[in-house]
Amino acid sequence: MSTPPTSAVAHRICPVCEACCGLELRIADGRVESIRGHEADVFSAGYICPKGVALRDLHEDPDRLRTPLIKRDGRFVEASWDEAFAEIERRLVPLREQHGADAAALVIGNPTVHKMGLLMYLPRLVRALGSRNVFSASTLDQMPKQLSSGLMFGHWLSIPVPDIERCDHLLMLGANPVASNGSLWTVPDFRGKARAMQARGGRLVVIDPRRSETAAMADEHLFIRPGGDVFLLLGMAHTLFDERLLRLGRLGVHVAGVDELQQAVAPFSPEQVAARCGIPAEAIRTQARALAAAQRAVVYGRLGTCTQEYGTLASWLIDVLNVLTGHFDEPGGAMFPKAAVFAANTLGTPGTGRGIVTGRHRSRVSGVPEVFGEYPMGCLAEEIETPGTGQVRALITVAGNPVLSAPNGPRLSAAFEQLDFMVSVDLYLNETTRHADVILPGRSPLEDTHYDTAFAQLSFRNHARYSPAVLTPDPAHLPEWQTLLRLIAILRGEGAHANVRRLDDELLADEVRRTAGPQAEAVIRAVSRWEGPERLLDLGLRSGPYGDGFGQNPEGLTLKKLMAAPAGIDLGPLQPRVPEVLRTPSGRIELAPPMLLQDLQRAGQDLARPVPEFVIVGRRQVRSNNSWMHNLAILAKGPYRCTVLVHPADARRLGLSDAGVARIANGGRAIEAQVELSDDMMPGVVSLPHGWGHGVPGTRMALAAERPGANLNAVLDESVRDPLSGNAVLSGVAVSVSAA
Ligand SMILES: Nc1nc2c(c(=O)[nH]1)N[C@H]1C(S)=C(S)[C@@H](COP(=O)(O)OP(=O)(O)OC[C@H]3O[C@@H](n4cnc5c(=O)[nH]c(N)nc54)[C@H](O)[C@@H]3O)O[C@H]1N2
Ligand SMILES: Nc1nc2c(c(=O)[nH]1)N[C@H]1C(S)=C(S)[C@@H](COP(=O)(O)OP(=O)(O)OC[C@H]3O[C@@H](n4cnc5c(=O)[nH]c(N)nc54)[C@H](O)[C@@H]3O)O[C@H]1N2
Ligand code: SF4
Ligand SMILES: [Mo]
Repeated sequence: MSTPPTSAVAHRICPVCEACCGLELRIADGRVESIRGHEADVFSAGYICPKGVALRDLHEDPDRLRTPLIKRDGRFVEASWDEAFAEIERRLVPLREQHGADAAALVIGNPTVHKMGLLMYLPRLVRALGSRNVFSASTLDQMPKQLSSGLMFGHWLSIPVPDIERCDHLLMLGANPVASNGSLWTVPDFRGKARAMQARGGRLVVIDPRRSETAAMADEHLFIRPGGDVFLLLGMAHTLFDERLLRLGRLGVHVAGVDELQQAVAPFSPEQVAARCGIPAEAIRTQARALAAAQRAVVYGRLGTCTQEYGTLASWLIDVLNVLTGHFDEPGGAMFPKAAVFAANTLGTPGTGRGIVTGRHRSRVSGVPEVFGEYPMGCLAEEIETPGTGQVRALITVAGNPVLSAPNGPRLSAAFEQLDFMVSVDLYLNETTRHADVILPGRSPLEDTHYDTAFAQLSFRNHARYSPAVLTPDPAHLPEWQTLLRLIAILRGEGAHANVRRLDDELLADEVRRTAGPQAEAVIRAVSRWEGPERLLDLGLRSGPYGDGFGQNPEGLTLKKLMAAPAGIDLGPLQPRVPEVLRTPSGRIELAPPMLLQDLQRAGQDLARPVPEFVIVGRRQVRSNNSWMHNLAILAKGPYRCTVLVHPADARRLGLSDAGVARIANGGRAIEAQVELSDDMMPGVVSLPHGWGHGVPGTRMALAAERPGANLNAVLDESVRDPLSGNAVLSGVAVSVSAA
């Protein structure tokens, strides 16, 4: 790979959030002078938010780790890479030999999805670890959607997204893309695209317990009782059957389970569900009719619909509504992207497959089923604390900060202190990594190459973009793919000094021989000019749906071609993909998976549950990103952000005043947070952002410690989950609120 010039204009896809904006960076004397949106980018067309600009602050942050740290006598000391890996080998290998593979757990955090070197090598790390104790941010986030998609369409990664550029009715639940910039939906400049939809006569309807930034620009906003989405959606599905508004159209021959579905939703009339979701019966009917009547419409739900007790049911019903109203796999509706590389739903036999299963094994302590190879993050603490065979004694974290991001973080923090050994691959010495024995720092994103292997599968338009490194890394600082390879070598018993380039060759050759059959040797030769992630990328691109097929289709994509297109390559608007995309055993869209119908009984029994006086929900803010960007000056400046929003009427009743302090308690746990009065809140609901609670002793994030904020997750309960997906319930949790 060529070395980046020290003065130049460079282009780079932003790795912070799912919008994947193209950035334009001006470099002078090896330093970043400015960062702005890349106007010519085929996908993001110049859109950017302040976090993209903050990549310079991240690069220059003196607290960002640049060398490995080893804890000696309770204090971190700088170490060479060789010393760090030697320490890992010395301590991790005997532990696994004595206690077995399950004694070492893995925690995978959110930034992993945004780093090609991490995402591509993580499956290999998981394999080398051979432990059932794998945990990730997925069970704090989107596992319900992955499960419902897997059950309906046959693959965990077949998730449809709104075709917003051709849509004229967007019904959105539990998402705030104006602040979050979209999730499970890569859509830079959501606001601009929604405005364009409105300008052509389209309607945006938002269902949210807060008049969010997105709700504020909507044509209609309805408050919903947190956790009530499943009931609203059931009431809407009921209405569609009741009023004969079904329009399956072309999909009629590709769906299974319509009758079972009709029976299952029959008990959930709008009158039955209205009180539970806090939306009047007639308003539920109106939403169903509007959706059915719209030419090109789509229902989209996100975080708020996943991080609740009925996350999987709500995620399923969203696509059920799209299918029933003819807004599925049609332009302007919910459509499946077709990514250029690593799209699992482009592999195998088109139109049929094995589908998915869960519960291939169960967690040791609570006996919860594995879902997509993971246990719920909420089970990690008990696996560390509970003695016995299979107890977790060692932990590897990769780009995760569960002490702040997982419910009951303080319990996790205490559990980490009990571990015999812990390694973190991370950029900071923070609330989680301070418990580690060895920290292996990733590089600044500006020193890494990039391709969005995950988000191209979720994009509003098909595209392929590659970013070379913007700045020259310190040659001694390992790229993360090599860090993971060295961990893999240690876990495979090849030692801390194994030749990881040779190991990389071996792993690649194994994989290609398994999948490419008689062509394997020719394929390996064809990509041999590259190494590491680039080699995997070239392999994936060339064998992917737009690829050159190693010469069979000379016009097709290769990494070389992509590198010659710094603004990216547009692969066109989303296209209908049913039935080709399906991987269910029946070859159909399963509208009534038995696991989900069974769970409906739980929802039915819950209809009459009394309303708690106060529930808490989360909130995302443009200048914050989960738990890890609070140390960057450009984002940290401005008003204090970790406030709890309280409706003025609630505040009066509780004796709370603006800028006063509220005590928020749940069971025996409590936090204090600064009050911000807001009539954007639904009465009875308060909102606090997550990812705060810095300033803990032993961390090294000086700026973040100045305004530490309150840790929302310190009052949430790790044992409350959506039982199907194992996803944490982070929304709509009953709390008591009082003046502190
Ligand atoms: N109450 C509540 N809790 C929530 C949520 C909520 O809405 N409410 N949201 C949940 C969601 S959706 C998610 S995804 C999770 C996120 O939770 P986590 O997966 O824990 O992610 P972050 O909090 O972003 O922490 C990221 C960690 O990765 C490190 N890091 C950043 N960049 C890199 C890199 O390039 N390389 C490496 N090696 N490390 C890096 C950071 O220093 C930090 O330690 O939080 C969840 N927690
Ligand atoms: N600026 C910024 N951007 C981010 C992140 C960040 O931390 N900061 N995090 C990134 C990550 S990891 C993710 S997963 C995405 C998430 O992105 P989104 O899915 O857009 O999630 P949020 O912005 O948290 O918005 C969730 C909305 O759901 C509402 N809500 C809460 N409970 C319920 C409920 O029960 N029902 C309904 N209908 N609504 C409810 C909340 O009030 C909130 O407005 O954002 C990503 N982008
Ligand atoms: S919206 Fe997301 S991808 Fe775009 S610049 Fe901001 S953080 Fe980066
Ligand atoms: Mo997330």
